[in-house]
Amino acid sequence: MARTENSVTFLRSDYQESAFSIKSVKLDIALNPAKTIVVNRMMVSKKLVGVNSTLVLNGQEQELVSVRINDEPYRGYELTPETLTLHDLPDEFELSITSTCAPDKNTSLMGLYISNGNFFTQCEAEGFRKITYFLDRPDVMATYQVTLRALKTDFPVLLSNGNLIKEEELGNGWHAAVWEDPFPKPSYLFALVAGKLTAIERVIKSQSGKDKLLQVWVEAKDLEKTEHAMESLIASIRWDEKRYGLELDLDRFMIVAVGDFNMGAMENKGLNIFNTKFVLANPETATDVDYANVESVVAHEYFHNWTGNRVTCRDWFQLSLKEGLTVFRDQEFSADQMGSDSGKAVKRIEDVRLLRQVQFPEDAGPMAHPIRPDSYQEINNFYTVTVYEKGAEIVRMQQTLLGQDGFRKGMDLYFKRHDGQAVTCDDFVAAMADANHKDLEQFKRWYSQAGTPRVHVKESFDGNTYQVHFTQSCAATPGQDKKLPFHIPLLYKLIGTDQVGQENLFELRDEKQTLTFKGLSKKPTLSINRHFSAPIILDFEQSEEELLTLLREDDDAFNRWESAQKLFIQAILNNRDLDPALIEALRSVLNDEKLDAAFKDLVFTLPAESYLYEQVDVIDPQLIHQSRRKVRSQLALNLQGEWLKTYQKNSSTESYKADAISAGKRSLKNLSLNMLLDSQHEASQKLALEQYQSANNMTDRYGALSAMVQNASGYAKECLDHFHQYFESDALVIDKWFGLQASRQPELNNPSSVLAHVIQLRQHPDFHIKNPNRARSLIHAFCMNNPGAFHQPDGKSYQFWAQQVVELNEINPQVAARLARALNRWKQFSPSYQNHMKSALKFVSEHKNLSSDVAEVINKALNS
Ligand code: B3K
Ligand code: ZN
Repeated sequence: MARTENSVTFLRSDYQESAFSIKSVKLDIALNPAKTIVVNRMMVSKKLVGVNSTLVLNGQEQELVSVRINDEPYRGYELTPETLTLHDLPDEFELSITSTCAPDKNTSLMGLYISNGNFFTQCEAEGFRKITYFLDRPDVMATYQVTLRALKTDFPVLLSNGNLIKEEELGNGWHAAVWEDPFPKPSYLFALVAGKLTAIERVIKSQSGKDKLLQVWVEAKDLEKTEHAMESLIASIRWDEKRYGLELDLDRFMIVAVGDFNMGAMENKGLNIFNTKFVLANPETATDVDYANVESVVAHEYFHNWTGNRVTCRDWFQLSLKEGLTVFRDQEFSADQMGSDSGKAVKRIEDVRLLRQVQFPEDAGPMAHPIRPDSYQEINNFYTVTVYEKGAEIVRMQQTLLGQDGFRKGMDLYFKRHDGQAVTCDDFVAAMADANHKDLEQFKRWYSQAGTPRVHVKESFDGNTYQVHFTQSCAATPGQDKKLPFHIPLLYKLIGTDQVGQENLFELRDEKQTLTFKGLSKKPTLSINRHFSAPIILDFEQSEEELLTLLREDDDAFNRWESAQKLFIQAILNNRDLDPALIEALRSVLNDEKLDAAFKDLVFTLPAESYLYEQVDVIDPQLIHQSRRKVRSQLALNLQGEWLKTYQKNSSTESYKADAISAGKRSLKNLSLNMLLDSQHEASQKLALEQYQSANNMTDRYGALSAMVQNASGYAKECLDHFHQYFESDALVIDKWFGLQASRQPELNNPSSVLAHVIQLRQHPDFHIKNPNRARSLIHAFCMNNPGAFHQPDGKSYQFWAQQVVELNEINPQVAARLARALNRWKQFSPSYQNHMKSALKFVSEHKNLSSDVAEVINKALNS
């Protein structure tokens, strides 16, 4: 631990086992919004008997009432705002602590808080210390018995982890419920929920024939939106049984939806708490994307029951042990739900797009960190795309190196060795290596080195011998100037050669390596890093002709898509018109009957601006924005006839089905509508209005609305008004209404109109800054997902951003710290933008009372 003036840095190398263990916890919680009373009785023991150690418990934002040891009052403690220290302790004792907290004042949404009149908790990473004094660290695992007491009229439902043991009436209108979780768990997995809720239920038999009660708890008005979450849960349970032989271990598994939540969802043992956004879905109010997100988040949290809960992290530096692995598992699950091979490729492409759009910039910026960080100031800042999504890629590479069966052997050994333990990333890799007798020592550098490796590829051919020369490197990242070579699995295939190629695996380990093929009569086209087998930047100049060959012929759908992306990038960055040959190849893609609609849609989705920023030394955001829009308009105009045909072909009057094939058709249809509007096709305005009015599902209604708003259609305003009025009472749909307007592309003759509109919406009666979904739908959407509108040369948006960060900092540091990242890459921008960005960053850094969350992000950006 290192302290500077106003921050504390925690180091991975400082890890020390706790001198005490806590075997069991009995919590008695009398729930009252203004003053909740918590009595916490713990069985504590010293690990080294007879040694005189002090016990330092974590605790924040509580009023301490009393401390007792073995039922005797104990006064020899010291109390600070963050700790409770006890001295001269026996080897084994019962420690009983009574304290109070004020859930109705809690706007950080960590610990115990109120949302729409109901109680909820969020403990990961360090929220349990706001509920009671404890050794709040993941390697202290205890069994929990929880008694919840509350006024029955206001809080008829009382839930906690594990199994319901007892319910009783208490007089004065109060009632109680006792819950017991038989599995020892770290405090971050504790949860309680109390309030007016109702559930749908299903009983299923697990693989070994045991009955399991599944419940999805929501507010009564939302009950008809729970079916999809329940189906997703059952599908996840089946998938984990089949793919990994892992069963649900509790008799009861509950999902609860809450409207105020900092992130997506939380895997508390047996009592997963979800942002409503990732539970509630019906055809009228949720899009296909929402449906897919519900499915994958339900799966993700369920899979944590084994990867995270049964085997947990020794310390928070190991976060990717559970998060990278669980993201990998949910990605594989979602891919399997897609059915076809090209459906799987669609999922892969979507995952890679996210990685490149958000993780690559993070890995190149001031917050860059290895998937297993070495230090942090605020752990909440490390729930990042690097730990999650890059972490998943690093697990995926192990599967690529070991094969799916080898990977399964590794997983089996991991659970055999570590079930019930709190372990490290090294333990995971050791299980993979030992189960397969594979040396993964060099591979472990993926855990310790930050930055995206760059692999330069150069070919040579002499009429007979074909060679591919690889050179790998990795740019410096904060605290890591020099990097050692990575162990990089590259899947490849030679295309268009007389020796019809197989897909092979090449393991690049050295800084420079060469692959040689003899006896070829003509130079093949190389398809490399197939399926995106490694999360690298590939520096490989292939001719336009070769890229077109790959676009037409590659049997790896990922690389087919990738070749079109490369051609788009060249056109955008060089501000060049699209080559007619490319337009013809794309026309064939659009007309190809064999290709999935979802795949076609992705082929025409241009690289995100944030990814394009990574391709240049100095970012001129407006140049990139305009050039990207020009390429899009060329696609719209040159293929106008196809767009109309495609629109008609993919329209359907059937009732809504959420499966991947139907969803793909809808997305391609909506893309076509956008293209028709962009190209100002005469029929397009009416087509959009008709689709908006007659849609029987949200994907089509929102698709039409979005196309109208993005293309400044004359009908946009009236449809937006209608949309707001029609869905007024549905918070998640109103989030979409805000989000769409905040993401609107700027009008070319009035580029600052989006900011003006966002400032206006900020005053709208439905805008509630304390609700994270609503704050994100307007503020984060504008500052982080609308670069063309946000990055204006007058710098006004940056001032707006700074004010919002400062305001959110007081309310909810985690939501503020996310927003604070919007200017992380400021040093890459051209000087006129940089100056404005720097002033805005300084404005935030000089604000007093900055939370450690926001301070860490802003200071790292300013010092980069
Ligand atoms: N484990 C939680 C994330 C908790 C974030 C705390 N700031 C959700 C998930 O990854 O499943
Ligand atoms: Zn997770």
